[in-house]
Parts: sequence; C-alpha cells; structure tokens
Amino acid sequence: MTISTRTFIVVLVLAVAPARVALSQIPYACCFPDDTCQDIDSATCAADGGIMQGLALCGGTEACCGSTIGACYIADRVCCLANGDTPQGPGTACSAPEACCFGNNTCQMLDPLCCVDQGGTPQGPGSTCGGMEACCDSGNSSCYMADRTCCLANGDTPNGPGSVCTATAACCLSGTCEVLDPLCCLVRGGVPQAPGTTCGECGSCCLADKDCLDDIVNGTCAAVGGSFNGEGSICLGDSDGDGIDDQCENCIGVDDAIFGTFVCSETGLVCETDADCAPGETCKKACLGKIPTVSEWGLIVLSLLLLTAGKIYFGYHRRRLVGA
Ligand SMILES: [Ca+2]
Ligand SMILES: [Ca+2]
Repeated sequence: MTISTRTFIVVLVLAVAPARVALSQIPYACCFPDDTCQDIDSATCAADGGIMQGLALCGGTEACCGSTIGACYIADRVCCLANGDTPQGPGTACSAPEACCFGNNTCQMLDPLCCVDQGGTPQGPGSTCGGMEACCDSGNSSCYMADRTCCLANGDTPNGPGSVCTATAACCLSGTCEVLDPLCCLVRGGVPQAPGTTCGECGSCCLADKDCLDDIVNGTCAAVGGSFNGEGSICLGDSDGDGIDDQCENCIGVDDAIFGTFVCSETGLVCETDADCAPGETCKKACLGKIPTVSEWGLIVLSLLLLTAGKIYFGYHRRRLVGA
C-alpha cells in the first residue's frame, strides 16, 4: 500500500464518520404500533417504542387494506407498506363493509376499497351478501351456484335460499324441447320432465284415465302408458262437459261415460288393450254414439210407420180418383 492510498482511506473514514452520526440524528419516518408516523430521529423513535422506516419520510394518513384479512384500517402510508398491506391513496377513508362479489360468484362483506384491492366488485353501500343458491343464467339458461346478491348483479335469476343446481333434464317450452336444469326450465316458463329424460317431441298427453297433460315429451307420455297427441298439441278443454278433455275424447259432443268404448282396429270387437285383439290389430278408441239410441230407434220406427201409412192412404185415394 502506498502512502497516497493510506492517506486517502484515512481521509475517507474521517469524512464518513460524522456523516453517519448526522444521519442518525436526521428525522425520518418512525412508525408506531397504532400505525401513526412521525419524522423523528432514530433514538427518539426507539425510545418512544417506534420503528424507523429507513430513509423514508411519513406519507400521510390514508385507508390501508390488510393483505391477509381484507379489512380496512387507517394508517400512515409508510406504516401501511411496512405492515405488508396496501395503501389506498391520499385522502382515502375506510367505509362500512358492503357486499363484494368475486369472479367465482362468492360474496364477502368488505370495505369497498379493499374489495377492489382483492379483485372483487363492490355492490354499493348497504348491500349484503345473500348466501349461495342456484342461479339461472339469463343468456343460455344454464344453472350455476352463486351468492344471491352476485347472481342478481350478473343480471341472472336466483332460485331461492337452499336451492341447488341438479342434473339436467328435458324441458318442454311451448312445444319445443331443451335440456335444462329443472329450476332454470321453470324460470323460462317451461315444464321440466323427470330427471334423466331426453328431449323428444313436446305436446299434450292423454293418460289412461283420460286426464290431459300439456308439455310432455312423447317418450315420457308413452312411459306412463299415455297417448301422445302430437308435437305442439295442447289440451283443448272439455267442450261437452263430460269431464274429459277434447284431446282425450272418444265421443266429442256426447258423454263418453255412456258412448265411449274401445274396439279392435280390424274386427271392431270391443277391447281394453291390444292383447284383446287379434295379432296385428290395435285396440283403438271408438264411439258408439253414432248408433241410434233406443229413443232414436223409436223415432225412426215411427217415421217409417207414418211414411208407410201415408203411402197406403194416398195410394188408396189415387186409385179412387183414377177409378172415378
Ligand atoms: Ca269432454
Ligand atoms: Ca265426450
């Protein structure tokens, strides 16, 4: 080491030493346990129970969001950062917690600033979380679980406390069929079919007891032993007042209890099921109302008698006139 080098080191040490003393005496940010800050020297800071924040100066009081608890508290900006939390900017203040919806449709009551800080969407002052329930998408009618408040915020339809999305099933919607969650089928004004039902033709179905049901898939109608009335068909009402819908009538205009029956398609013999008919035949509904009743037979016989009597009478008189 040369003399000139040693001299330089000595000079450097003599120059830095007073500077280090001076640094410890210059006021810098000191954070206290209550998250307040004072620009003071390190000795005073330590004596007052604070912690120096390096060469920073106090930043001013503002809202600070806790990175772990999502809560909002007031702190000096420097102290907020020292806690590992997120300062919200000059002039910000904490507000009452409100509903905060996240991308996964869960909800937490959070300060609105801290809600945004955590990637959520605050729902406005006074809003509250509603609890998880089934939510029907207004676009494609799919069902997803969401907090009630978040479901509504999405513009979708919540299905009530305790509701859950279930397996999809066929849904009859005014003659058309879509596979939907049963709850979302109802939201659309449709009629959900039994779980697992696949789509087919939607229409009215006459049950064995002749009750008429609207919006039934043909497969379901057949499965319960009903008679499907065709795609888009609807129950028509009971025009003859015999308690049977016009779609399910054997005899429109007269009482089915008296005139309705079933006959084999070929032989015309009365039957109850296809098994009662010959192979290849079906047991189809028929109406015996077209057969004249006893009183109608009486009228026919009387008419024939009158006609015969008239013919005899006029025939006799014509012969007399001819003979005269
Ligand atoms: Ca009727
Ligand atoms: Ca009838």
